[in-house]
Amino acid sequence: MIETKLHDDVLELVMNDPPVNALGASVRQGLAKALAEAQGDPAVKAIVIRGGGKMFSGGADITEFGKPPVEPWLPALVDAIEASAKPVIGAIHGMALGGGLEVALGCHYRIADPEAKLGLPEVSLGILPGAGGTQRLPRLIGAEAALGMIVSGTPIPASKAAQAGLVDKLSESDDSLAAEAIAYARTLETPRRTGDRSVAADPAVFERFAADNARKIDNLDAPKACIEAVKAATELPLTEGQEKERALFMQLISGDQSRALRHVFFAERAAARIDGLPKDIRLRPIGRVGVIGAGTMGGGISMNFLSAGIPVTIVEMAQEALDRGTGVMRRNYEATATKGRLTAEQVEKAMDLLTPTLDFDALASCDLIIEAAYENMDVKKEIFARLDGIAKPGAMLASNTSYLSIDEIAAATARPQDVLGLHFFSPANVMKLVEVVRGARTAPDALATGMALARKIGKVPVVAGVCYGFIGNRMLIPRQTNANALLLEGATPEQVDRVHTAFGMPMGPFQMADLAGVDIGWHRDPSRIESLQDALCAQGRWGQKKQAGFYDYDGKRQPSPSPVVAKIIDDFRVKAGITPRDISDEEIMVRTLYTMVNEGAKILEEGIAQRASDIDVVWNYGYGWPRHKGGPMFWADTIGWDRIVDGLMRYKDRLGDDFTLSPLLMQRAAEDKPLDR
Ligand code: 3H9
Repeated sequence: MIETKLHDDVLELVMNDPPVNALGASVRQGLAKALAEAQGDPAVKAIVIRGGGKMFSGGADITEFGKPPVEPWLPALVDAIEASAKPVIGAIHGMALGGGLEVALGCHYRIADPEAKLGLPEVSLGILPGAGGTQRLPRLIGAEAALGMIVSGTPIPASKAAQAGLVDKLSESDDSLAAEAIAYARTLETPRRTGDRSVAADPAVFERFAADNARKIDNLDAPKACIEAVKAATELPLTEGQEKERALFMQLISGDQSRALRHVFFAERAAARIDGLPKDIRLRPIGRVGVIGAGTMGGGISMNFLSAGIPVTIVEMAQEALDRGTGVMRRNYEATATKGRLTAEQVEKAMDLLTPTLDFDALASCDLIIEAAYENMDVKKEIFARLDGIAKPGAMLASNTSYLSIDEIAAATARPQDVLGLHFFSPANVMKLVEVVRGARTAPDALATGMALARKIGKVPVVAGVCYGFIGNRMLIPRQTNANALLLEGATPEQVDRVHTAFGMPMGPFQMADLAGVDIGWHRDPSRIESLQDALCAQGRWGQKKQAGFYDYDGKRQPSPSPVVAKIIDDFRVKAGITPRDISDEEIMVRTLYTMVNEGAKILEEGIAQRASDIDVVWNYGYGWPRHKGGPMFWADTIGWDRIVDGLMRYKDRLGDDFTLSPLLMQRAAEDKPLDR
């Protein structure tokens, strides 16, 4: 794990534990041993620590969390590095994250490759840097700068780290880093310990920082603890500050938020794995992508590929629609450039890769063709039958359908093995989730290519089987059915939505309906009023785009309760002979959240999702489920399956005639066992 090389009087210690040089027990033991030996070796004048492979280190080994601790602990190792009587130099390339950066902070001097990134991302795992990072970083770069890095968790480039005083020297390149570090070590006579420094700050700095970030850190334990720990660095000597840091770390790591956030980290990586497929399966080469439809979805989908440098042919039926679609794409890019996140050249480079056309036959040159047309089975079948006669052999044919059967669509072609679903979420150039839908006859290499390509364009892909709505939208169905029923029984849109936002969702079911468009799926006959949705649509209340839906909008995105909607609901109650009753928040939770968990369990038992954690990934990246609650299935696990079953049984009579309890859910409740184990 630790390779040692003596270069005359400089000892080089190389951490070698692919893929990220996580600081697991054997790396820690190896470093501690080599360091101790070097202290007593008169031949060694200075020590260089660096990482082998693609990075310095990705930090503490997260898989060890929750297991019995193995010595030496990381904080003690970092202290030992700092205590070295001989100068220690950290030589950083790739990434130095979390415990990795803390090891570098224990070093007396730091040299970095200009391409390297340094950060303390612990906060995104619901913890704080627990190996002295909250105490040493402020001592090096000042309390305010340290707060920014630790509370955001965002890594900074080496150039910025050098300006801040976190890095002492930049190397010429990655290749020359090791040699330059050794040469640099020879120029250094004495250790220079960060722990010996002190850092001062006005206490008001911390209050101001907390107030400025209140919206982001509200409800979250870790960022608040990070602020407290950095404040301690300005008030206490190193060892006392470290004690404070340790106490906060122990509190956080045993809490539900950290457990949930660590679950999300591993869930996202597990989702990339396709069960039953060899890892080395040959992927299909994708040099050009075709997109059918230049509407909101088609345009957004195209932008993902253009941004990744993959040429796109986009096809529409009328010039006007094509021009409108490409105009929107350009404006979206330009808006990003205005925010400083793209340069004007990057915008042009992306748009240059786009070939807009009315000629369907132009799709013949594409290796993957994504249909993003109107959500109607007949339309889709016609398109796929036509594609069958145009696409080159082996080209992948994908539909962006949100609900429809990929198997039925595939049957319209003579090559069902090449057909799959690529379900992007709106806005498709922003939302990270892609459900990669595996049809009954989708070829393994087509599926694997879809997954790999989605990752290449920066998405988080999850495999889903064929069913109405796949994973995410299928779970929305019981939620929305119950939310609508609750309105008729006595709840208001505000009450239902408040329960969801208080839970941590970015918006509730009715705010979401207004954003997506209340008119989605509406039959478009204003005289036919059979549901609340029909009544709203008949009055032109189509959602935010009309400034009126379940809420009034008044030119702003901020929803306000609508007396018109209250009246529509009242009229419906009278018509249906329903006397409104008081509805508790608990009933709303059970009927709109527990029912989703029940649907998730069915999705799992039917094999539509490969694993429970995939369902959590879908909800995190597609619908904004609060990460610190892990995802619907993890959350159910946390509060207890028996509680979910009890709740559903209590309200069973109100859940509609179609409601059935998932057998898997009942079994888990009886066994008191997590879903994935
Ligand atoms: C910490 O340091 C606490 C200390 O302050 C205090 C302690 C007392 N541990 O992401 P990838 C695995 S907390 C264990 O696909 P990339 C990962 O699961 C830590 N395993 O690669 C995956 O496994 P698999 C603070 C880890 O190149 C494989 O490595 N550090 C760790 O796209 C490849 O990962 C962080 O929060 C780890 N620390 O991205 C950084 N890291 O192949 C967390 C990765 O079985 N890590 N694995 O699925 C990352 O952000 C990214 O992995 C990184 C590489 C950017 C490093």
